[in-house]
Amino acid sequence: MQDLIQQIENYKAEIKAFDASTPALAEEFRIKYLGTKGLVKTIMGLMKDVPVEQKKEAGQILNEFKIFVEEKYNTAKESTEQGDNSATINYDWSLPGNPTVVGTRHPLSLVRNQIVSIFQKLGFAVEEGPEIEDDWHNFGAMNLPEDHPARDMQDTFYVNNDSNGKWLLRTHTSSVQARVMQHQKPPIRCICPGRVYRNETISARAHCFFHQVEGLYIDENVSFADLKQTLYFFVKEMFGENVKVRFRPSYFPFTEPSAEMDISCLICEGNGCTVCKHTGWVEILGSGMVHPKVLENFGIDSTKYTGFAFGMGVERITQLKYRVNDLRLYSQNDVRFLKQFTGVV
Ligand code: 2NM
Repeated sequence: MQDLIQQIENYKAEIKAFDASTPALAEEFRIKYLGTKGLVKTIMGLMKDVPVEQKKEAGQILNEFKIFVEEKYNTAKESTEQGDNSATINYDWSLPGNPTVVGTRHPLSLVRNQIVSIFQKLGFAVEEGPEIEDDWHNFGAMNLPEDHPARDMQDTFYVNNDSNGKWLLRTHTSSVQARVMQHQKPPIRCICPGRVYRNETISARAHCFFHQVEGLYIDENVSFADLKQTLYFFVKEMFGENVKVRFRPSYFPFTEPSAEMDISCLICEGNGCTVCKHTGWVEILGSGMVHPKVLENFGIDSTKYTGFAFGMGVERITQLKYRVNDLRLYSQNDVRFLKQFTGVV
């Protein structure tokens, strides 16, 4: 019995001195002392040779020893798992940290945010909607007849048809305005930013997806003069006081009358360049008075209410504002392009 007690004291000293300060050493400790062929198991095996009258005392001693070993192992395991090896590694805490590369806002996000906040000043609310749409919200409700070329397979990405009809990737964010007119009553004043899709071959001037901001204002007595003043205000806020504006008559199925708006070319200041095709003017948006049929499609009384709507491409505005000359740059994620917008708000 005295022998056993002495032996265990020796082991305790050995165990205390064992360096278990790394995950590998802690594992080595576990195998050596607590494993299936480890010391604790071996010593427990000695119990069968202890005379019956000493079994109780010996059992207590051995059990205490086992707890002692397990505690050392648990402590070692915990501290190595937490990476707390500061006791053995002499770390220089005064070293500078690794630099963190901070990202930048995408130019299209910057410009979209600018456009949206200008219209928010005029009381327009931001509305969003799904990118996968049904034919009715994208085309039917917008007064685009079944045989309209915009519905053509060449322009529109159709997805599976089902019992609810044709499904497609929205070709404009008018589909969001359709949902607003469906669920809200006039007065309506909203702005709809979002990504739209068209089946185009990708080039410097065309892409299969791009971004739009469309606006809609419906109330009693909304006139074309309101449309013009709203868009004048937008242009001055966006491009500065000196920019010149002109309207040209145009055609859209969902507005009557319709107009496109040009601004004086910011690149050459009217002297003629490739961006304005030597005309001094660049087109920036389409607009018009909402077609009575579109209002009636949503049960809005077109004898009581009128409205104006407009739509612009975010890529186009960004091109003019930041002189980006190739649409593909927007989606190539080249940091040399993107980091040029650092600090722009
Ligand atoms: C444009 C041009 C002109 C437009 C019309 C509507 C709605 F929902 F009221 F019918 N939303 N957007 C519109 C009008 C869009 O984009 C070039």
